[in-house]
Amino acid sequence: MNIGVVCYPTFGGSGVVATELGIAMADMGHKVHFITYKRPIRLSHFHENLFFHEVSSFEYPLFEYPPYDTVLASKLVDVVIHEKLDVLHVHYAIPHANVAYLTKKILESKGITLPTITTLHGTDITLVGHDQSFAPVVQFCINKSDGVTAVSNQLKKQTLEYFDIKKEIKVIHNFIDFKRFRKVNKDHFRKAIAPDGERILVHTSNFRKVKRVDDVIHVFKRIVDEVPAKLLLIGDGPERLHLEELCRELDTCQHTRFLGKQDAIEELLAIADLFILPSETESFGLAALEAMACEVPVISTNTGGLPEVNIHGETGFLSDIGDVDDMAKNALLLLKDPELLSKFRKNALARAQIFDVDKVVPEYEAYYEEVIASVLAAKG
Ligand code: GMT
Repeated sequence: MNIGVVCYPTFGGSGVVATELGIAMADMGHKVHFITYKRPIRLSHFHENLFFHEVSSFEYPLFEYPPYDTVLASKLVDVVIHEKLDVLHVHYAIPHANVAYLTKKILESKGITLPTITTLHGTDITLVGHDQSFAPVVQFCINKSDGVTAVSNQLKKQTLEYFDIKKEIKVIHNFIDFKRFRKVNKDHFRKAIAPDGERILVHTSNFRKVKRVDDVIHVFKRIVDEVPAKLLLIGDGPERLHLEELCRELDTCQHTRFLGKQDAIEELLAIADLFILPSETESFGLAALEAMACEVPVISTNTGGLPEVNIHGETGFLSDIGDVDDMAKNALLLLKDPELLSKFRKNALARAQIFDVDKVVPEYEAYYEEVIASVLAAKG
């Protein structure tokens, strides 16, 4: 197949999933074309089946907000025609589902059929998508996509609650590549970060309010008051300054390291004892899955799709949003009992294996084929 992929190329989870999926499809022999404004972060190596088409912005004094949707659609029309794409897969509905629909209609006027698939990732439905500023367009364009997938059962349920959706939504969970995410020996890192054998807790995110990174620090404060521990905060974003202040206020700075954005997250997960993810909303929680693949149990909230990934009392623990006392209690239970921690580590790995890239990606491949066949059959 010749596959077109549209995504946000930055550090967000949807861009990561889109890129990893594209790479896996290319490994399976398909030709995959990424069409976006920047080379996706994880698309760093040459691959004979991978192509990147940059969408450049068009500056003009009249445009206070450069019309990205329009330049993206124009680029897509060009790529679909010249690269003879069989299917266009867009990740994150806003604005990609509407751009896909516009592209499809332009091509239809030229006698070209373009099957389109939209993958819903989370905030395109929850925090942002169902806000009135976007909702009518999101609903219309989901209904106009030839195929729609969601990354968890809970996200599918929320989509059906918030919108009037006529289309069948297929759930295809996020996935993990064990060639990259696995526990490796990084004892020299561990010694550098925790020289006196302290426990290591890790959180990774884009430090937006929805991630509730404050809660990570509050949980850590309760932990470090009872057991020697270090906290690694990986990532960056709008909350960073405020979080640094909170560390000073709670007097946890000497045990906390802000590591900024990191590419080799797996090397840091390799030395972690626990992963903390106290999000307000999380459609799946790819970061939790990455930790589990590296044998790190997860202390998380019970929001969104997290219970589909992290199993309470088995691979980690789930708490209500904001219940930092409960999260700290659960973390301490594991940190104070090496045998239990080791059992949870094994369980976390076993659970992560359900989401192995080699099991999940063929589901996307089969779905592409199904959608293409049904669009072509409808055309007659
Ligand atoms: O909102 C974000 O944190 C980024 C967002 C994205 O689309 O880039 O992440 C969402 O998609 C990920 C991949 O499918 C999921 O693993 C995340 O849970 C989800 N984030 C939220 O729902 C908050």
